[in-house]
Amino acid sequence: MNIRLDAPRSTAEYQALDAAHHIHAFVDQKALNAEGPRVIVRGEGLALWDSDGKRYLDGMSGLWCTNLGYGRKDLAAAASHQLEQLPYYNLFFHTTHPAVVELSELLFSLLPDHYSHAIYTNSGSEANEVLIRTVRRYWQILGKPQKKIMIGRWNGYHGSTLAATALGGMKSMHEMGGMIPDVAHIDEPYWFAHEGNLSPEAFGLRAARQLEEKILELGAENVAAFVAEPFQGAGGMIFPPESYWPEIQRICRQYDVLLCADEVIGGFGRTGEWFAHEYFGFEPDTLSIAKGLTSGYIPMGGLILSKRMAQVLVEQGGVFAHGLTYSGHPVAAAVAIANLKALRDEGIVTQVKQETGPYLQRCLREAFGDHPLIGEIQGTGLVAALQFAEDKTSRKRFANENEMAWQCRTFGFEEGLIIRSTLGRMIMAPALVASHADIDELVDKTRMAVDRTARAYGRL
Ligand code: PXG
Repeated sequence: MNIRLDAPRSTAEYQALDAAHHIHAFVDQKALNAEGPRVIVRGEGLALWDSDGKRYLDGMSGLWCTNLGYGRKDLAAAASHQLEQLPYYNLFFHTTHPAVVELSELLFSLLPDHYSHAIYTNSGSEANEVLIRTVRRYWQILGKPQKKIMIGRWNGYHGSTLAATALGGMKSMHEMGGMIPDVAHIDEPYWFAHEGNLSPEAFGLRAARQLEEKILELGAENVAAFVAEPFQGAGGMIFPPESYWPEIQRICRQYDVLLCADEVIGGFGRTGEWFAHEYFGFEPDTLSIAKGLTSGYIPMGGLILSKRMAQVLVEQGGVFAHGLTYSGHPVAAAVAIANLKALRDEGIVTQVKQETGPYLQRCLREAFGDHPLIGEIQGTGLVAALQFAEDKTSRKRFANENEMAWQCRTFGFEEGLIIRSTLGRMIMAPALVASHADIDELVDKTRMAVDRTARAYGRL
């Protein structure tokens, strides 16, 4: 029996068929059809190969998700075994199965003691859809149904489904229409982009206090929750000043507003802690998870609830009118278990915290600390951003920073490196299994791409 795809085709053939039938994500499809997409055919560790045999170092873990890198046989074996044992069963109609039970046991052994229950989904967007429904249900049960406004942040990203788009703060996405009611936004804590003279700490407090102002404007009795990524991923890998999260937590507690962390990118070891909120030192009421939960080998996400919220939903809530056909899918759960065991038992998260994370951060600061194009280097663990700036001291940004960053990304691809650009920032998040040699290659190739950009724009 042939269990493989058809025999390999030429790049041109793949591109022609793709153009004929497929609408891609976040792209002008007509322009992409003219250019032809890269066809990625294989991965091993941090390396990817395209259909022309060119090798790339993947500096982005796919889309922030392949925390264990490519080619893990244990994850493939876990999926294969579960497919043979029980490929599907649902969790409706008073039923459960061993894979989802064991996943929950393992997950809550890794999470702080503050959390007790999960609602499983297939993606991060769905996790945030469920978040909105769950938070509103929570306040209904407590006799406060008017508490339903969700506050998110401009330039935050929470997914591409309807309510997740509304909750996020990507204006181009909002402009496509279909916004939902009872959602509000405050500014992002992006110190480098602020035009005044505040220190990072003072700016962080000011950014957090916008939440207080917004709650007072809307009426605390109407506000259900504040939702944010501990550090913004898709928005440019923006780390808030240290003063930010403690102040946000104070405000949420003072006004009885739930604090919801979107850990879809930050979770599962990226910062060197299991979850990014642990790195920033705050205690959210909910965590949205996906991506690194399965290292992206198979789709799975979820919403984690604090004991306090779960207690209300379980003990006082009656029927919770929500469910997805594939919630807690047994194959996804089996892969998640294998993934989490590897992250834990191979000491990968600890290694990011103690060794490879500090090494990447040190190398980036050595390579770019005095670079004429770079104004700021942010990051911790195995996530980092380089901010382009015309003048580092005054934080003056290039008028065409977006175009420069895109050019830098293109040079990166030419050098065999996958790195991402967002506005004027180059961002990277390599697999957590990155070795010193992988990190050296990542930094060297990034340096080549940034130098080529500096030369192209007459800055070197
Ligand atoms: N929350 C966060 C914080 C995310 O980063 C989602 C939710 C949605 O997850 P799903 O699984 O529904 O895609 C994400 C997704 C980028 C990029 O350009 C980032 C994401 C998705 C697509 C592109 O950095 N993150």
